[in-house]
Amino acid sequence: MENINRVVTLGQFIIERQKEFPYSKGQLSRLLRDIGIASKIVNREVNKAGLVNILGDAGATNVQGEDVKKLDVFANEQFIAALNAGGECCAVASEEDEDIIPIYSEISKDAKYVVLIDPLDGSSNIDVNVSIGTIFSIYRRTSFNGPGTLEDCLQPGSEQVGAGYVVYGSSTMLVYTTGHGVNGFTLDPSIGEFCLSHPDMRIPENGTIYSVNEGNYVDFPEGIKKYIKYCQEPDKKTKRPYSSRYIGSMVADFHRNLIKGGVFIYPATGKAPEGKLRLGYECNPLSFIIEQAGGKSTDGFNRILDLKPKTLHQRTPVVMGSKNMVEKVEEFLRTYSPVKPVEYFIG
Ligand code: AHM
Ligand code: MG
Repeated sequence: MENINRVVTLGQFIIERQKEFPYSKGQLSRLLRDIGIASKIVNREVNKAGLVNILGDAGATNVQGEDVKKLDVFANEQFIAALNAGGECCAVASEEDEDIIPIYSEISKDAKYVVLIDPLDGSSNIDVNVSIGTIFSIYRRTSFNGPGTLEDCLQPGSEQVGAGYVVYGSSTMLVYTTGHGVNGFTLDPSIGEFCLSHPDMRIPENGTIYSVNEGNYVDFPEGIKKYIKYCQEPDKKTKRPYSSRYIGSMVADFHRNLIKGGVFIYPATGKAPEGKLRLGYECNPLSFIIEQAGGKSTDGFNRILDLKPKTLHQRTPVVMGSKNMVEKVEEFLRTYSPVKPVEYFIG
């Protein structure tokens, strides 16, 4: 008899899904496993964040005589250490580090992958007990041997072979894709395992939530201003007015919109003409996931995954979420702010 209560852990799920890659030798699976383990260590520290006054501030020495690190520094070190020790990764690019971190050792000499990571996103929310996250993106290297190179890390998002995020929230979840749909796992703290809780996640085509930092309103392109007003106008057919929800942690805003339907916007502003969010660490991985879940992600004009990165820490405006909502934003931008950021568009 089938056991309907069978718990599927992240580790089991990754191994079962390996069949989807007929020539795979399990390296990508091991890489995902390494990221999953590091995220559990980070989760443990995130859960202690409120104890900072007891354990000691960053930069101080705590009662155990250990140096207390800022959480984002700690998270960065943990992920890099896990990828270093795992042997499947030949370079890491992190939002925390200016340059890539090439990896080359006896165990990683055949490593095929590079990882781009934002180890702890939404850092302004750490001190106030609001959800924060980790975002990661995996590419096959394009160089042939030796340590990974900058070029390996500057591929367009369409070349990703895997991407995911961890949201450290009221519960901790890891959500990832390898291009065959999106699956979500909730950490069961009693057994210390991520367990499959959200199989085959799909974002509704329409939603009633818009997420944007309206504090920057006066600095927004006319098309975005007009779209925000559109969201606020009553209209029965489209269920307007929509709700405004903005946490200020991209992962948390994204996760809610993925489940409920909605649109997340971080536009170009007068002060930040390229937008604020990073193409490689934030926008590409979340765009891969949203597309795999049936949604859409653009910079307002071009598909994010088609942008060709020029620099490691490049920023881009972003509009992502429910397909029909994103298309509505694009329509407003085309009509009222037809300035196309095309210079880094492929082809
Ligand atoms: P960070 O990488 O410094 O944490 O910044 C990224 C965060 C995102 O999580 C969030 O969507 C955005 O910055 C919020 O920015 P703002 O405060 O300008 O609305
Ligand atoms: Mg970030």
